[in-house]
Amino acid sequence: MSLSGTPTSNTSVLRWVRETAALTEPDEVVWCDGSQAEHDRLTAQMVATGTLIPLNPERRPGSFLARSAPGDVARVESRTFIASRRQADAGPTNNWREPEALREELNGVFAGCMRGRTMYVVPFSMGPVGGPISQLGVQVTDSPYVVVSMRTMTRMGAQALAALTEGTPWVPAVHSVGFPLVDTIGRARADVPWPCNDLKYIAHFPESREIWSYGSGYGGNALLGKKCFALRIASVMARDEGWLAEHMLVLKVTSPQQRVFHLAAAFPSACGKTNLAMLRPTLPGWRVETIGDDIAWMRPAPDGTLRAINPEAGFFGVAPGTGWSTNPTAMEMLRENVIFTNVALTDDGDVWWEGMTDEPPAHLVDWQGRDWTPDSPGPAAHPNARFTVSAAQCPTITDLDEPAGVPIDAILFGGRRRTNVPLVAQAGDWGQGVFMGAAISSEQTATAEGTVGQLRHDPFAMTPFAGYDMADYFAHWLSLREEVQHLPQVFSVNWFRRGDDGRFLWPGFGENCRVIDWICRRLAGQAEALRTPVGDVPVPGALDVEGLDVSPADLAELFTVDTASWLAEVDALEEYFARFGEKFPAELRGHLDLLRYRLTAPTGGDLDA
Ligand code: GTP
Ligand code: SPV
Ligand code: MN
Repeated sequence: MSLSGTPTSNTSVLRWVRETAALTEPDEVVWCDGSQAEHDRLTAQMVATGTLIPLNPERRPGSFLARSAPGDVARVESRTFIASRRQADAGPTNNWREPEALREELNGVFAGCMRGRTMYVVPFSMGPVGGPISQLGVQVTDSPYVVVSMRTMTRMGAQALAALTEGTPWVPAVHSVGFPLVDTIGRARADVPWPCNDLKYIAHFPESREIWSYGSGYGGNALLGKKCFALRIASVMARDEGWLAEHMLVLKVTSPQQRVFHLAAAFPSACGKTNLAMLRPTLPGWRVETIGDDIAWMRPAPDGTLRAINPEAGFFGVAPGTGWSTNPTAMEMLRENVIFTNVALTDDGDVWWEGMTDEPPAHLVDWQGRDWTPDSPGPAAHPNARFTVSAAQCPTITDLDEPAGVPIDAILFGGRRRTNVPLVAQAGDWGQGVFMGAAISSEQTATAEGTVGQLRHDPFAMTPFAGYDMADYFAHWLSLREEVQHLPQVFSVNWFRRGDDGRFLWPGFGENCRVIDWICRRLAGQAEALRTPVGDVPVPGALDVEGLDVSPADLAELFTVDTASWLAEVDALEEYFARFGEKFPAELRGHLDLLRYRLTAPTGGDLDA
């Protein structure tokens, strides 16, 4: 491969591109500049090969539908590896591999894997290019779908490459769909619309800060700036350097009194981050603006605050459940220039998914290209169908290009819980707040393998994304108390509690602003709370439910702390935390004991009573 005419003289980048090309043997190497012309060329090429279906330009201008292979629809946690030198550094929640052994295995798998294809070199920045919290990366990939998606999801192209001056740190990320078009003895085979491989590796080398991804073209498996870099590798950088890389949305709230608050919230995958980030308040006078919907990088700032940026530049959001009644902001954002993956196609060349409208169309083509009617057995869109769209198109986007980030006033932890967890509760202090994060459980969604609906522990919504031992991660969170003078207040929330009859007790979506209103009034010292064993909840009347159709019985149930079922939860947590052994912080163990004590003590455990 000739490197003459390459748009960079960075020797480490050039050497790595040369070595990767020598290993993977592409026909051609193309350096991406992130331009509109490049985007147009690649989308036209993908339309020609059948990877993209252009949507009706009158209904959905500039937009495309991609259908993945039916076995490549979500993250693959069972094939996600953390190859730290010591197994203990990966911890009990990660799949650990010995780095040298994994490297050898990957060398075998990647050898010749791009034969007959083009290798694209994709320079990108997570966060505004050159910003103090931002980081640079270079992904090589043999998937044009990944190239155009990276252009939407990150600051991709010439500007990022220009910032990669000699000696500037950057994260190398190698990606291949694992479907070479020419075999070892030179025989060619035809391409398919969604090439991938049954064998998959999503591999991370935290010490050398490298990513190797093989066999999948989908989402977090393939857009390596997202989960692999901005969470798994960045969480290790954050541990080492005293900051946080989190699975969190970031939003700006303005109260009717024009007071501004910034909130960050960690919910597991498909548990409402995009919805909350784009919330359209039903209470008059409140305004919510969007900073991020999936990832937050937060650093202790010189002014004593914890400052957050959204390192992404686009949204890769869950389509099903997004509709004019649940998320009108997202619906407006999706009017044009969107790549939809695994949604259904309407007869007039538009898209549809479950939850977009109350009534499904009479006929659709489903996510696998089959005819579909409302009588068909499965859903028309895959439950993890997604849209890829530039954040600039979000009508409520703000401060995305603010390199120093926004000061975080409150952190929310939540999950999908049909029982136990109250609508909202505030932690008494940072330690109890960290305990709330560590204690998150949530019902499994379609975003990774596993049984949908099954309750699983997911501390900080980070179990699939922490690049190191979560016991060390908990300790790191506790240690922030020493670094941040104005610590955010911590709350737990749950929009998903259900009655005995299975219906949601809380209307959710835009009405969640009522919870935000109480939280902001707490931050301002203007709302009263009642101590419970699981945190401080609104005193009766403090949550604004005016005009809301929720019965007093349902409202009471939303805050019920049932002793027996909470004691069972404490036992389950104790067993789960035991997996972390000696490294599990004693302070969190103390919070678990305190919770058990408060649940059983005659005074309700209120030590002040
Ligand atoms: P990832 O992108 O996978 O990390 O997830 P996310 O947390 O951004 O998920 P998203 O906001 O897209 O969640 C989508 C699902 O949550 C859809 O099924 C929504 O209908 C549902 N959802 C979001 N907010 C609410 C709510 O307030 N109440 C109820 N009942 N469902 C909600
Ligand atoms: C998630 O699963 O949390 C996502 C989607 O945000 S993906 O980027 O595919 O991981
Ligand atoms: Mn996510």
